[in-house]
Amino acid sequence: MAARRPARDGEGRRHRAAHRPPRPLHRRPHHGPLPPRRTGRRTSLTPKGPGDNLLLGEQATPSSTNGSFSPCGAVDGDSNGDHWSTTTGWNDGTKSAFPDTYAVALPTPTTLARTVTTTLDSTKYPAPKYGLRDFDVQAQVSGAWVTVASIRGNTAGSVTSTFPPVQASAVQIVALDSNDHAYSRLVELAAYSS
Ligand SMILES: [Ca+2]
Repeated sequence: MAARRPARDGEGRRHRAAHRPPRPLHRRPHHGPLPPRRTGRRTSLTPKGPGDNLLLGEQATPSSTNGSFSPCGAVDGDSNGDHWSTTTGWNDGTKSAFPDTYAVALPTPTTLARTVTTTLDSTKYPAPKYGLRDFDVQAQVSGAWVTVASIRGNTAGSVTSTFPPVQASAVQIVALDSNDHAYSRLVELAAYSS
């Protein structure tokens, strides 16, 4: 997610250098307010507070990824199925072979009590045809994966799972089947402390 930052900084430096005016022969005193200092600094991730999606922008590790899809598309904060593309969602790379997994690591063990799994669901690609059908939600607790929710026969675009709080170091979706029996597709995976 932070990959754009170095490119922007580099571009900015090159741009300023190319347009630097020639040095004046006699330095004149500066009058008036100084222009705002441009640092080019951007913070892509802010610390998460109560109620925030704990998975936003965190490290995602899928079992496989199809073509040019980005593994971090399902933790980019965009859960709108109409925006489905290689950058906003995750699509596995093993056609008609299940299970597929999509794991997201948390920076530190954190209390988890709810996940929201958003599978592909849009006018063009409705969930009853293209969405995840059977899947488990697992939390990594003391190094072991624990199933906290099991969903079967799903045809909805978004599935909220609530469960007794666990101290988790990661969350993963174990996709067992989709409604087209071909690919696992996630538009967004979110997790919350309550
Ligand atoms: Ca997304």
